[in-house]
Amino acid sequence: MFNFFTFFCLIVSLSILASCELDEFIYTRFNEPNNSLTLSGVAKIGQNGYIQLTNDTSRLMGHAFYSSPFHFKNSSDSTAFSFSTCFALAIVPEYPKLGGHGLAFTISPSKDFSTALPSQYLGLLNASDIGNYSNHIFAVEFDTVRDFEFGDINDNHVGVNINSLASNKSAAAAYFNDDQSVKQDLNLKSGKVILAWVEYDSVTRLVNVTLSPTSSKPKVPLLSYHLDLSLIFKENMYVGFAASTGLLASSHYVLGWSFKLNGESKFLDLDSLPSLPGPKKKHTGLIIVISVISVVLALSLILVAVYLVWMFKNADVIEPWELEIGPHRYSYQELKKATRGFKESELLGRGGFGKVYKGVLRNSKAQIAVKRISHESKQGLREFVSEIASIGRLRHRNLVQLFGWCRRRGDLLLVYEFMPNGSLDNFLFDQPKMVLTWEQRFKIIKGVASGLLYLHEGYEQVVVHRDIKASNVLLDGELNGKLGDFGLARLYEHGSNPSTTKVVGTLGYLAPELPRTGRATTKTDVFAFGALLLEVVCGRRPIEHKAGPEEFVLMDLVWDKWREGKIIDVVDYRMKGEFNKSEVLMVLKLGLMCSNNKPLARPSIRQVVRYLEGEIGMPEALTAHDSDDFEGFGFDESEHWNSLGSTNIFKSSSFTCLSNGDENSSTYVSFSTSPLPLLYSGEIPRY
Ligand SMILES: *[C@@H]1O[C@H](CO)[C@@H](O)[C@H](O)[C@H]1NC(C)=O
Ligand SMILES: *[C@@H]1O[C@H](CO)[C@@H](O)[C@H](O)[C@H]1NC(C)=O
Ligand SMILES: *[C@@H]1O[C@H](CO)[C@@H](O)[C@H](O)[C@H]1NC(C)=O
Ligand SMILES: *[C@@H]1O[C@H](CO)[C@@H](O)[C@H](O)[C@H]1NC(C)=O
Ligand SMILES: *[C@@H]1O[C@H](CO)[C@@H](O)[C@H](O)[C@H]1NC(C)=O
Ligand SMILES: *[C@@H]1O[C@H](CO)[C@@H](O)[C@H](O)[C@H]1NC(C)=O
Ligand SMILES: *[C@@H]1O[C@H](CO)[C@@H](O)[C@H](O)[C@H]1NC(C)=O
Ligand SMILES: *[C@@H]1O[C@H](CO)[C@@H](O)[C@H](O)[C@H]1NC(C)=O
Ligand SMILES: *[C@@H]1O[C@H](CO)[C@@H](O)[C@H](O)[C@H]1NC(C)=O
Ligand SMILES: CC(=O)N[C@H]1CO[C@H](CO)[C@@H](O)[C@@H]1O
Repeated sequence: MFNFFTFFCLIVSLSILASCELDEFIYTRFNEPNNSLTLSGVAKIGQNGYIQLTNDTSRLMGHAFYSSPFHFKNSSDSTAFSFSTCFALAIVPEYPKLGGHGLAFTISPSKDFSTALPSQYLGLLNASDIGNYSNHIFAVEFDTVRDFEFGDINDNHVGVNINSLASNKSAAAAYFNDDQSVKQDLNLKSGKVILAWVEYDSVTRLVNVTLSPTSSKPKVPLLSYHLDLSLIFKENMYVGFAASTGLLASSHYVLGWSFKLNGESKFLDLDSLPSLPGPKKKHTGLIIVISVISVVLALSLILVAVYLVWMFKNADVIEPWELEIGPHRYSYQELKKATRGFKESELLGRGGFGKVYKGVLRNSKAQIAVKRISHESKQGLREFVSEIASIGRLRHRNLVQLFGWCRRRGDLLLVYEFMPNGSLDNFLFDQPKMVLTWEQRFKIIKGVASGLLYLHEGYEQVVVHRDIKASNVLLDGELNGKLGDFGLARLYEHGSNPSTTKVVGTLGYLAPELPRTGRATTKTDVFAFGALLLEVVCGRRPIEHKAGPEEFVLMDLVWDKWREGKIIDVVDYRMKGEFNKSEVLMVLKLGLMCSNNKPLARPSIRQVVRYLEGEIGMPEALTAHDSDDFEGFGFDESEHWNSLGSTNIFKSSSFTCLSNGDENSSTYVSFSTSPLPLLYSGEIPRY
């Protein structure tokens, strides 16, 4: 009897407990004191009752999660429960058409995102935990920036992400019109309120994501993805939102939200949700105040007029098309302030295309490098700028990121990520800043190779770098190698008269077929990369002006030593013999393979990466590096070439050598389509 009574009590209390366990909620405004939300980052509740996850300042993140976790798994068989959620979101970008970066509905085992990163990481993950199975994160991203690093399809998409920001499935934002079952495009960053539904069915194991600009839910989801969430979820999970901004920024809002486990979430009516903050209201003041103001105004108008005249004379005029183009356009004043008026003391270096200054942006305190290029011709400017836009879309951890640009009359300013350790040549030649260990060198080589692989194969079109050399490899604070100046050679072409000159590379890194064909290809890049490999191992320039005739050209020297079987002699003595011999041999061999005279005999950059990663073994023998092996190119050696080995020194009448002022390494070689008189200037190796 007693036993039965205790048993009965237990059952009753259990069922009470069970029924108390929360499994749904609905918010049509968030500004109740009992709102049970945990906000972090810059997220806040607006007066009208919406959640503002981020405002439109750069590099912010904001999170809003339901305070208590939900029981997402059946404790007896640990399958994930079905759930459904509906929320209203709005993304209001700082500049029309340019969003940054996005918002994600998130289910996570923790609501602490303090180690996450903003920008492309959406405030969810960081660079080191990305893709890790132990994150247990499920997210549906509303992404307004196209990140090639994560394989994004466009800059206006919805994606299902598991433990990573590379979406398992994504679709361009759209909804199905029920009447016609026609797909209608939807612009996430229009600033308008959009309703989104995320549903999971534990029986069919299907995640559906549906969008709509109105309160009625389309019957056909935008995206359906087969996925067993039991493998991803832990027992207790938090639900909420994360959002971030990057260089470009949007305000991200959530205006209403309903959620239910094992059932359909409640209907949200767009009309009953809080309204977004409107444009700032005008001040209404007393008439006297107004009249005083108007007197002041009249006076200041004169000043403004004077100022405007000055502005028109001096400042950059923004034409409408410039606003439609990709990366951030900085104002000249902003960059002038950041570099302290392009002071000589802020000069980081002189590249092939112009001077590079260090700067600190006033608002974000971000460090930048500003490259100032002078651009004489006004024609072709639009092509010039759209070229910049396409360079700005290239994103890879081994490429120096282009943040933005600015144009001011004849000057073009390019704003890059700042690289604290400068360029690689400072670590290799003459009196290096610091002697790099073999591990550091190998890491740099592998980094540059993967950056180049991205340029050649990872982007929507093949990008030929054209000027790979040690001074274009920049090092970050952890000595990771990043390629700089990509795309600039082509960009420069737009500016110059095509019938005169084209800048194509640097002496010592030029593939032998280049002067002949005048066409840079991925194979000519691989040739230059080969020269770079040898430099990094040997700690010498590809052409050493001071060396004796037999050591003049690094590539020839390495070949000679290879033939003599004394290849290890060429390794940089500064490493004091502390290196992994098999890796060094592999890199030297690879350097020789890449610098083969025949373009077709050179490996592709993908093969190079695979050799470097040890995925495939190196061939034992190397094809001979034969100086006379030049048939098949169909040119008259005696007339055009002198020393056709690996040095490309020519006395043909159709080439011009230009010096950009950096005597030691950056002698640019230009070609013309029409013969020009022999014209050498700057330092050309002498015999
Ligand atoms: C908060 O309190 C109000 C009444 O004070 C109630 O109507 C509402 O449902 C509560 N909200 C939540 C999320 O508990
Ligand atoms: C955005 O939020 C940050 C952090 O709360 C604040 O410092 C900044 O002033 C805000 N920006 C604007 C434009 O409101
Ligand atoms: C949990 O799983 C068991 C066994 O499959 C099932 O009988 C039970 O109904 C499930 N509980 C819930 C709440 O779905
Ligand atoms: C990345 O996040 C994980 C946990 O989410 C944390 O343990 C790690 O320290 C973070 N890494 C960095 C570099 O912040
Ligand atoms: C994943 O994260 C766990 C715990 O943070 C860590 O021990 C593990 O090394 C990580 N795995 C990878 C591949 O990064
Ligand atoms: C897709 O999701 C699974 C986990 O279910 C993950 O392991 C895999 O890496 C994801 N694939 C892509 C392309 O993101
Ligand atoms: C998801 O969409 C599919 C295809 O429209 C539909 O058959 C299924 O019932 C939907 N599942 C949920 C949980 O809404
Ligand atoms: C040298 O490098 C090879 C290939 O990367 C590796 O297998 C080997 O263990 C390394 N040897 C030493 C002594 O580190
Ligand atoms: C060229 O190299 C010499 C040393 O070999 C050095 O003194 C000189 O400053 C370098 N010139 C430039 C422009 O880097
Ligand atoms: C040799 C050198 O300059 N190393 C620097 C690389 O950058 C990091 C971070 O800025 C510095 O701490 C190193 O001193």
